[in-house]
Amino acid sequence: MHNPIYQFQDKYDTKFSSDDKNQAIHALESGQVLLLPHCAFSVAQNEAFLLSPNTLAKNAKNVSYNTMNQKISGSDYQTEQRDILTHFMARYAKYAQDLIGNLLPHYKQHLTIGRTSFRPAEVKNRKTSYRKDDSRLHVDAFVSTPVQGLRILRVFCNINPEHMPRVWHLGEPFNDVAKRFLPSAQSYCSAKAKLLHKCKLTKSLRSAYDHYMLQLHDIMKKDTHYQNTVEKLRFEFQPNSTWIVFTDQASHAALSGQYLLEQTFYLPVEALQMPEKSPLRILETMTNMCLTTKA
Ligand SMILES: O=C(O)CCC(=O)C(=O)O
Ligand SMILES: [Fe+2]
Repeated sequence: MHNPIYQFQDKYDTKFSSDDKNQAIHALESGQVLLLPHCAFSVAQNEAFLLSPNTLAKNAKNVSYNTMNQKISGSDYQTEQRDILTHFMARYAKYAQDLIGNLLPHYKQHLTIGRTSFRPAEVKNRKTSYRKDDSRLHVDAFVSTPVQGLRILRVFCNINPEHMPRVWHLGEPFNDVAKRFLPSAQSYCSAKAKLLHKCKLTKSLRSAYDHYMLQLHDIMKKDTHYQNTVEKLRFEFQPNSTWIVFTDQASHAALSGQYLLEQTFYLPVEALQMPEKSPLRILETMTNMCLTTKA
Protein backbone atom coordinates (compact mmCIF):
# COMPACT_ATOMS: atom_id res chain seq x y z
CA MET A 1 0.00 0.00 0.00
CA HIS A 2 1.16 3.57 -0.59
CA ASN A 3 2.00 5.36 2.63
CA PRO A 4 -0.81 7.81 3.27
CA ILE A 5 0.95 9.65 6.12
CA TYR A 6 4.12 11.69 6.14
CA GLN A 7 5.19 12.23 9.70
CA PHE A 8 7.33 15.25 10.44
CA GLN A 9 10.14 15.34 12.96
CA ASP A 10 9.51 16.82 16.39
CA LYS A 11 9.46 20.45 15.48
CA TYR A 12 7.57 23.60 16.16
CA ASP A 13 6.16 25.70 13.42
CA THR A 14 8.76 28.45 13.18
CA LYS A 15 11.98 26.53 12.63
CA PHE A 16 11.47 24.66 9.40
CA SER A 17 14.55 24.20 7.22
CA SER A 18 14.36 24.43 3.43
CA ASP A 19 14.61 20.62 3.34
CA ASP A 20 11.58 20.40 5.63
CA LYS A 21 9.67 22.78 3.37
CA ASN A 22 10.48 20.81 0.23
CA GLN A 23 9.52 17.54 1.87
CA ALA A 24 6.27 19.05 3.13
CA ILE A 25 5.26 20.25 -0.34
CA HIS A 26 6.23 16.98 -1.93
CA ALA A 27 4.26 14.92 0.60
CA LEU A 28 1.15 17.10 0.39
CA GLU A 29 1.08 17.31 -3.39
CA SER A 30 1.57 13.54 -3.57
CA GLY A 31 -1.66 13.20 -1.59
CA GLN A 32 -0.16 12.32 1.79
CA VAL A 33 -1.37 13.64 5.11
CA LEU A 34 1.38 15.76 6.64
CA LEU A 35 1.43 15.04 10.36
CA LEU A 36 3.07 17.34 12.90
CA PRO A 37 2.76 15.23 16.05
CA HIS A 38 3.97 17.91 18.44
CA CYS A 39 2.58 21.01 16.88
CA ALA A 40 -0.56 22.13 18.67
CA PHE A 41 -2.98 24.96 19.13
CA SER A 42 -3.33 25.69 22.82
CA VAL A 43 -6.70 26.30 24.36
CA ALA A 44 -6.57 29.13 26.92
CA GLN A 45 -8.01 28.67 30.39
CA ASN A 46 -10.94 31.00 29.80
CA GLU A 47 -11.77 29.06 26.60
CA ALA A 48 -11.95 25.63 28.27
CA PHE A 49 -15.76 25.84 28.67
CA LEU A 50 -16.02 25.80 24.85
CA LEU A 51 -15.00 22.13 24.87
CA SER A 52 -18.57 21.01 25.42
CA PRO A 53 -21.34 19.86 23.09
CA ASN A 54 -23.35 22.83 24.46
CA THR A 55 -21.25 25.13 22.30
CA LEU A 56 -23.05 23.69 19.28
CA ALA A 57 -26.52 24.99 18.31
CA LYS A 58 -29.23 22.33 18.18
CA ASN A 59 -29.12 21.08 14.60
CA ALA A 60 -25.64 22.33 13.73
CA LYS A 61 -22.81 19.95 12.80
CA ASN A 62 -19.99 22.45 13.34
CA VAL A 63 -19.34 25.89 14.66
CA SER A 64 -18.22 27.92 11.69
CA TYR A 65 -16.27 31.20 11.59
CA ASN A 66 -15.83 33.57 8.69
CA THR A 67 -12.55 35.50 8.95
CA MET A 68 -13.83 38.08 6.42
CA ASN A 69 -16.57 39.45 8.70
CA GLN A 70 -15.65 37.82 12.05
CA LYS A 71 -19.09 36.15 12.19
CA ILE A 72 -19.84 32.87 13.95
CA SER A 73 -22.56 30.42 12.96
CA GLY A 74 -23.61 27.11 14.52
CA SER A 75 -23.63 28.30 18.13
CA ASP A 76 -26.34 29.95 20.24
CA TYR A 77 -23.90 31.46 22.72
CA GLN A 78 -24.50 35.14 23.38
CA THR A 79 -22.63 38.13 24.79
CA GLU A 80 -19.38 37.30 26.61
CA GLN A 81 -19.44 33.58 25.74
CA ARG A 82 -19.90 34.43 22.07
CA ASP A 83 -17.02 36.90 22.19
CA ILE A 84 -14.74 34.26 23.69
CA LEU A 85 -15.83 31.74 21.04
CA THR A 86 -15.19 34.29 18.27
CA HIS A 87 -11.74 35.07 19.63
CA PHE A 88 -10.95 31.34 19.94
CA MET A 89 -11.90 30.71 16.29
CA ALA A 90 -9.94 33.76 15.12
CA ARG A 91 -6.91 32.54 17.07
CA TYR A 92 -7.10 29.15 15.37
CA ALA A 93 -7.38 30.78 11.94
CA LYS A 94 -4.22 32.75 12.76
CA TYR A 95 -2.46 29.62 14.06
CA ALA A 96 -3.23 27.79 10.79
CA GLN A 97 -2.17 30.77 8.65
CA ASP A 98 1.11 31.14 10.53
CA LEU A 99 1.83 27.42 10.24
CA ILE A 100 1.20 27.42 6.48
CA GLY A 101 3.21 30.64 6.11
CA ASN A 102 6.19 29.04 7.89
CA LEU A 103 6.04 25.56 6.46
CA LEU A 104 4.71 26.26 2.96
CA PRO A 105 5.93 29.75 2.08
CA HIS A 106 5.63 28.93 -1.66
CA TYR A 107 1.87 28.79 -1.26
CA LYS A 108 1.48 31.84 0.94
CA GLN A 109 0.80 34.54 -1.65
CA HIS A 110 -1.58 32.31 -3.64
CA LEU A 111 -3.81 31.15 -0.80
CA THR A 112 -7.34 32.27 -0.12
CA ILE A 113 -8.62 31.64 3.36
CA GLY A 114 -11.92 29.77 3.74
CA ARG A 115 -14.05 28.86 6.74
CA THR A 116 -12.72 27.99 10.17
CA SER A 117 -14.56 25.09 11.77
CA PHE A 118 -14.86 23.77 15.32
CA ARG A 119 -16.35 20.29 15.75
CA PRO A 120 -17.47 19.71 19.35
CA ALA A 121 -19.72 16.69 18.63
CA GLU A 122 -18.61 13.05 18.80
CA VAL A 123 -18.47 11.93 15.17
CA LYS A 124 -19.03 8.24 15.91
CA ASN A 125 -22.73 8.55 16.78
CA ARG A 126 -23.73 10.72 13.88
CA LYS A 127 -26.62 9.40 11.79
CA THR A 128 -26.88 10.87 8.30
CA SER A 129 -27.51 10.00 4.67
CA TYR A 130 -24.62 8.21 2.94
CA ARG A 131 -23.79 11.46 1.09
CA LYS A 132 -23.19 13.38 4.30
CA ASP A 133 -21.61 10.41 6.07
CA ASP A 134 -17.96 11.36 6.51
CA SER A 135 -17.23 7.98 8.11
CA ARG A 136 -17.22 6.62 4.55
CA LEU A 137 -14.07 7.14 2.50
CA HIS A 138 -14.35 10.15 0.20
CA VAL A 139 -12.53 13.02 -1.42
CA ASP A 140 -13.90 16.44 -0.52
CA ALA A 141 -16.19 18.24 -2.94
CA PHE A 142 -18.75 20.87 -1.98
CA VAL A 143 -22.38 20.73 -3.08
CA SER A 144 -23.21 24.43 -2.88
CA THR A 145 -19.76 26.07 -3.00
CA PRO A 146 -18.02 25.31 -6.31
CA VAL A 147 -14.22 25.66 -6.22
CA GLN A 148 -13.73 26.05 -10.00
CA GLY A 149 -10.52 24.03 -9.92
CA LEU A 150 -9.03 25.48 -6.73
CA ARG A 151 -7.39 22.99 -4.39
CA ILE A 152 -8.83 22.38 -0.90
CA LEU A 153 -6.05 22.49 1.69
CA ARG A 154 -7.06 21.88 5.30
CA VAL A 155 -5.27 22.25 8.63
CA PHE A 156 -6.67 20.09 11.45
CA CYS A 157 -5.83 20.09 15.15
CA ASN A 158 -7.19 17.62 17.69
CA ILE A 159 -7.84 19.56 20.90
CA ASN A 160 -9.56 16.75 22.80
CA PRO A 161 -8.92 17.31 26.54
CA GLU A 162 -9.56 13.65 27.49
CA HIS A 163 -6.74 12.00 25.54
CA MET A 164 -9.12 10.81 22.83
CA PRO A 165 -7.64 10.50 19.35
CA ARG A 166 -9.39 11.54 16.13
CA VAL A 167 -9.60 8.28 14.21
CA TRP A 168 -9.51 8.33 10.43
CA HIS A 169 -9.37 5.88 7.58
CA LEU A 170 -7.05 6.78 4.71
CA GLY A 171 -7.67 5.07 1.39
CA GLU A 172 -6.11 4.60 -2.01
CA PRO A 173 -4.37 7.33 -4.07
CA PHE A 174 -6.50 9.77 -6.10
CA ASN A 175 -5.42 8.28 -9.40
CA ASP A 176 -6.86 4.90 -8.39
CA VAL A 177 -10.07 6.46 -7.08
CA ALA A 178 -10.53 8.34 -10.36
CA LYS A 179 -9.75 5.30 -12.52
CA ARG A 180 -12.21 3.22 -10.58
CA PHE A 181 -15.14 5.63 -10.37
CA LEU A 182 -14.90 8.20 -13.18
CA PRO A 183 -16.26 5.72 -15.78
CA SER A 184 -19.55 5.55 -13.85
CA ALA A 185 -19.88 9.34 -13.42
CA GLN A 186 -22.78 11.14 -15.09
CA SER A 187 -21.67 13.61 -17.77
CA TYR A 188 -21.50 17.31 -16.97
CA CYS A 189 -24.46 19.33 -18.17
CA SER A 190 -23.83 23.10 -18.32
CA ALA A 191 -27.55 23.88 -18.59
CA LYS A 192 -28.13 22.05 -15.30
CA ALA A 193 -25.21 23.92 -13.71
CA LYS A 194 -26.75 27.24 -14.83
CA LEU A 195 -30.12 26.25 -13.41
CA LEU A 196 -28.59 25.28 -10.06
CA HIS A 197 -26.92 28.68 -9.87
CA LYS A 198 -30.07 30.53 -10.96
CA CYS A 199 -32.08 28.73 -8.26
CA LYS A 200 -29.35 29.70 -5.75
CA LEU A 201 -28.56 26.05 -5.01
CA THR A 202 -24.92 26.80 -5.78
CA LYS A 203 -23.10 30.01 -4.80
CA SER A 204 -21.44 30.26 -8.22
CA LEU A 205 -21.56 28.24 -11.42
CA ARG A 206 -20.68 24.58 -10.85
CA SER A 207 -17.80 23.85 -13.23
CA ALA A 208 -17.27 20.48 -14.92
CA TYR A 209 -14.45 19.93 -12.41
CA ASP A 210 -16.80 20.52 -9.47
CA HIS A 211 -19.33 18.19 -11.06
CA TYR A 212 -16.89 15.30 -11.53
CA MET A 213 -15.42 15.74 -8.05
CA LEU A 214 -18.93 15.60 -6.56
CA GLN A 215 -19.68 12.52 -8.62
CA LEU A 216 -16.55 10.80 -7.27
CA HIS A 217 -17.46 11.88 -3.73
CA ASP A 218 -21.00 10.51 -4.03
CA ILE A 219 -20.29 7.33 -5.96
CA MET A 220 -17.48 6.20 -3.68
CA LYS A 221 -19.49 6.90 -0.51
CA LYS A 222 -22.46 5.00 -1.92
CA ASP A 223 -20.46 1.89 -2.80
CA THR A 224 -20.61 -0.17 0.39
CA HIS A 225 -18.66 -3.06 -1.11
CA TYR A 226 -15.85 -0.65 -2.01
CA GLN A 227 -15.96 0.91 1.46
CA ASN A 228 -15.64 -2.50 3.09
CA THR A 229 -13.00 -4.01 0.86
CA VAL A 230 -10.68 -1.24 -0.39
CA GLU A 231 -7.23 -1.18 1.14
CA LYS A 232 -7.13 1.45 3.88
CA LEU A 233 -5.15 2.54 6.88
CA ARG A 234 -6.79 3.24 10.24
CA PHE A 235 -4.93 6.09 11.90
CA GLU A 236 -5.28 7.73 15.30
CA PHE A 237 -4.47 11.45 15.37
CA GLN A 238 -3.53 12.13 18.97
CA PRO A 239 -4.65 15.16 20.95
CA ASN A 240 -2.31 18.13 20.54
CA SER A 241 -1.21 17.11 17.10
CA THR A 242 -1.77 18.97 13.85
CA TRP A 243 -2.16 17.57 10.37
CA ILE A 244 -2.38 19.19 6.96
CA VAL A 245 -3.89 17.59 3.87
CA PHE A 246 -5.31 18.30 0.43
CA THR A 247 -8.69 16.73 1.22
CA ASP A 248 -9.79 16.91 -2.43
CA GLN A 249 -7.01 14.41 -3.20
CA ALA A 250 -6.47 12.15 -0.18
CA SER A 251 -9.26 9.64 0.28
CA HIS A 252 -10.29 9.95 3.95
CA ALA A 253 -13.01 9.15 6.48
CA ALA A 254 -13.59 10.23 10.09
CA LEU A 255 -14.53 7.32 12.35
CA SER A 256 -14.49 8.75 15.85
CA GLY A 257 -13.29 11.61 18.00
CA GLN A 258 -14.55 14.81 19.55
CA TYR A 259 -13.24 18.39 19.60
CA LEU A 260 -11.45 19.16 16.40
CA LEU A 261 -10.45 22.45 14.83
CA GLU A 262 -10.11 22.83 11.08
CA GLN A 263 -9.10 25.67 8.80
CA THR A 264 -9.77 25.53 5.04
CA PHE A 265 -7.62 27.25 2.41
CA TYR A 266 -8.03 27.40 -1.37
CA LEU A 267 -5.07 27.27 -3.72
CA PRO A 268 -4.92 27.56 -7.52
CA VAL A 269 -3.39 24.59 -9.33
CA GLU A 270 -0.88 26.97 -10.96
CA ALA A 271 0.69 27.56 -7.51
CA LEU A 272 1.56 23.87 -7.07
CA GLN A 273 5.05 22.47 -7.58
CA MET A 274 3.59 19.33 -9.19
CA PRO A 275 0.31 20.40 -10.84
CA GLU A 276 0.20 17.14 -12.80
CA LYS A 277 -0.60 15.31 -9.55
CA SER A 278 -3.65 17.48 -8.82
CA PRO A 279 -7.17 16.05 -9.18
CA LEU A 280 -7.91 18.74 -11.79
CA ARG A 281 -5.04 17.74 -14.06
CA ILE A 282 -5.62 14.01 -13.50
CA LEU A 283 -9.31 14.31 -14.40
CA GLU A 284 -8.50 16.53 -17.40
CA THR A 285 -6.07 13.93 -18.69
CA MET A 286 -8.60 11.14 -18.18
CA THR A 287 -11.50 13.01 -19.82
CA ASN A 288 -9.34 14.76 -22.40
CA MET A 289 -11.29 17.93 -21.63
CA CYS A 290 -10.66 21.28 -20.01
CA LEU A 291 -12.79 21.13 -16.85
CA THR A 292 -12.73 24.76 -15.76
CA THR A 293 -13.68 27.78 -17.80
CA LYS A 294 -10.52 29.73 -16.91
CA ALA A 295 -7.71 27.39 -17.96
O1 LIG B 1 -14.15 15.73 11.07
C1 LIG B 1 -13.21 15.06 10.64
O2 LIG B 1 -12.42 14.43 11.34
C2 LIG B 1 -12.97 15.03 9.14
C3 LIG B 1 -14.22 15.14 8.35
C4 LIG B 1 -13.97 15.35 6.88
O3 LIG B 1 -14.17 14.49 6.08
C5 LIG B 1 -13.42 16.64 6.42
O4 LIG B 1 -13.27 17.58 7.21
O5 LIG B 1 -13.15 16.75 5.22
FE1 LIG C 1 -13.83 15.14 4.07
